[in-house]
Amino acid sequence: MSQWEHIASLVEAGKRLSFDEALTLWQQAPLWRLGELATQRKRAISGEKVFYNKNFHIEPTNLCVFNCKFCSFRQPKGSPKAWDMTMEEVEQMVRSFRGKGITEMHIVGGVHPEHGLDYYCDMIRRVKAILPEAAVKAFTAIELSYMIRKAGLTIDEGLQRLIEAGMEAIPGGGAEIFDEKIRAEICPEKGSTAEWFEVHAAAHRLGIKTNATMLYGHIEGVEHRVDHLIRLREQQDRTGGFNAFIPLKYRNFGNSMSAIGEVPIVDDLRTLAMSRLILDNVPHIKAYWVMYGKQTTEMALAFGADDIDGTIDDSTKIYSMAGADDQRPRMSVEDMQQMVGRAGFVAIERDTHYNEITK
Ligand code: V47
Repeated sequence: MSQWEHIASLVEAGKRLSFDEALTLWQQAPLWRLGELATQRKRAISGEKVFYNKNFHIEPTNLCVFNCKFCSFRQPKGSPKAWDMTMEEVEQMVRSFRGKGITEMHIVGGVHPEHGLDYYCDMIRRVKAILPEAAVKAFTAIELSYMIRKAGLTIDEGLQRLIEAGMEAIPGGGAEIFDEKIRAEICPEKGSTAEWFEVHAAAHRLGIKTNATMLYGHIEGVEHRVDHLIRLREQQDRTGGFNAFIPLKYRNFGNSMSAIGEVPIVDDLRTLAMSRLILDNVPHIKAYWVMYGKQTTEMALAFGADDIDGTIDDSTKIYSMAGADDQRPRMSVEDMQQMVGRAGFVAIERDTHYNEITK
């Protein structure tokens, strides 16, 4: 029996992967076997279900105090591609989603040089007043850390204020890659790995569930991906508040790392499967269809993903600006049901907290 076959049999017996075992499996196992193992694990956790939600994003600005090398979204003030919505424009956008059965508003943007914690608490109150039935999942840990420190509060105090305003969950962005050396290369100005974990740990202590991401396919190696996933698994053992993990493939259009190119789809599928296998304590693995495109997302369902995100309705620009196929991303419930059905699973509508929505 080869080394990878031995490790695969340990996985089937339910053993937790060590760093070295995960690296060997990732590098040596054939794609079909990773798909098989990840699907077995996915079935044990979520059966035949694949989740989606009815959501939209609010990206109030793409002005940002940080200048991450992989980012195509951030634009300098005065650029024709920069925007900075007024509060009235944010409210108007939310009003346009009334009556559509939306259960989640996902708010993230650039780290605005002027706005602070009070401004964002006010934004949450206003959007909730318009769509009280929709949960607010808001701000990356990097945005949160910046606005809370600027207000002179501890992370716990700042999060409390946002929770009082109506924040119910925190998205996974800003994690990038936890390895400090690689992080310093691709986003030297950005909040640190320690800061990202500090915010998520505090949120979990306060009873707020969060997501986690990993930006892969740039200058990192597979060992950095394994390290990233194991750091998340350790945090989850301590605090248990991660709902979903979302691997984010580096898209190379229009940013200063464009020359790197993009990794092949097979790498996306291996990354999804290994995420499912390493993160044995995180309930959901999300294949974010806006970032992969619809065809890769459909295949992702054979590699351990049990969530495809939501309807979106042309409300996010992060990936269209970075070169995603869909320049105006939207998916109907019927499209999502058909996609999940073609992959052999059953589509289930969920809310932000993964409660199933039954009509
Ligand atoms: O942190 C930015 C990534 C993230 C690029 O929690 C890029 O449900 C690839 O976190 N190529 C923000 N990725 C998006 C995000 C997210 C998306 C969907 C769902 C959830 C969730 C979270 O986007 C950033 C960064 O890692 N990103 N630029 C790029 N060129």
